[in-house]
Amino acid sequence: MSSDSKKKPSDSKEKSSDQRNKKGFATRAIHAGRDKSDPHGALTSPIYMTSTFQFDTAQQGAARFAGEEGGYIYSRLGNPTLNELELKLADLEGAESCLTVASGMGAITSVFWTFVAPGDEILVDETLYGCTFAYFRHGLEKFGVTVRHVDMRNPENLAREISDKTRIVYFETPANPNMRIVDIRAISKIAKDAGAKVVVDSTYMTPYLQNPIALGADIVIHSATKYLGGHGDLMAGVILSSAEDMEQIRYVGLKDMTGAVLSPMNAFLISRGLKTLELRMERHCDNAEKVANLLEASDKVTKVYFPGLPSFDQHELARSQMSRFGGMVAFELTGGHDAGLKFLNGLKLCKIAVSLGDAETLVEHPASMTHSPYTPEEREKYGITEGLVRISAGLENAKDILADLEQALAQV
Ligand code: 4LM
Repeated sequence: MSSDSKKKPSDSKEKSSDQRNKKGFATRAIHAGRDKSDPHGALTSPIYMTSTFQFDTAQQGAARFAGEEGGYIYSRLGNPTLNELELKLADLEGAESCLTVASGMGAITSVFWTFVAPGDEILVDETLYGCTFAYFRHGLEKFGVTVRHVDMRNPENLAREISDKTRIVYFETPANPNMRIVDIRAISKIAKDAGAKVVVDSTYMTPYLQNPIALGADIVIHSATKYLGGHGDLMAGVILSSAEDMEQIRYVGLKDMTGAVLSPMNAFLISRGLKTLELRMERHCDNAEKVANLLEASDKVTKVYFPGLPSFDQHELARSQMSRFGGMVAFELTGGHDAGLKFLNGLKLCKIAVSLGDAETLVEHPASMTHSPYTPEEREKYGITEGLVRISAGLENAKDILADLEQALAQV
């Protein structure tokens, strides 16, 4: 699909004139949030590698702690390098406020420790990144929170299960690893009517391809370890929400509960990565489309999960909330589990690795790797099959990725 034919969220009739007058995504990814206070006129912002900040007087320190005066105190509460990145990301996602943290898991746990208490219930989708699933099962449940799984592909399932005990409705879309799509608008409406917060993990999409807050969600999470950083050299997480929610997430969830503070060095690297996010995502999307087409044409492959394929059962829903279909593809081989491992071992250019969103094409086997925290029975129930292989299409030339996949398929 050419970029001209893309249906971008910014073209939507629902957008206000304020949003229409906004600068383009790449321009904002480069310029938004820039701190102009540097006395030397450096083009690139300096990195504030400092844990604490000096006060001019004891009274000034007390005033900052009391919230009577602005200014930095200690880097667990805020840091100029992180602040610049947070302003940029809030602008890109269309959120009032942003908090950057040490990992995607740090983002998820900081949100839940802020808003749930023993006796509460949360409703979460069936298919989630393996460690998110493990946190709900082994973490939150241990502290008296009831976690119930709902197949959110059908909003009626949520309508049936939600109650006044439900604090949070949580899902990924597309879901890792089998690309299930959740209707953000429909789920958000049901959850809000019941007084629950909607938290969406939008890691697979980035703010370039999908903006859940504009569709009704309350909080958006990204693992910035993936596309936002984009170069496989850091761990980070992002939370986006209203200013009111963020006040609590920053000063309770992060400050007092998880302490999952992002390093200024990593914040700098993400700001650098974001300057090319649009370019990179276009290439990831192009390459993933070609990979999906190649796999669909192979007689060794029984099923391809890629929302951009017209054969994908939720293709129309995907089109309605994503501007392109992302860089992730999953598929099943005729030979199941053993064929999956054989395929991975046959790769020469593509790397056998978990994670996603890097320049290198990464291939993994969810059942034995990212989704091993699920029991085999849970995986079967939730559609994470033994033969599923996941590809994060990288930024290499498409012909080289395709040639590598073809030769590995020939060995299966
Ligand atoms: C992986 N994923 O799938 P940190 N949310 C989603 C994710 O895919 C991940 C996280 C959160 C993989 C890691 C090994 C949708 C991670 C967690 O890894 O804590 O930054 O993000 O391969």
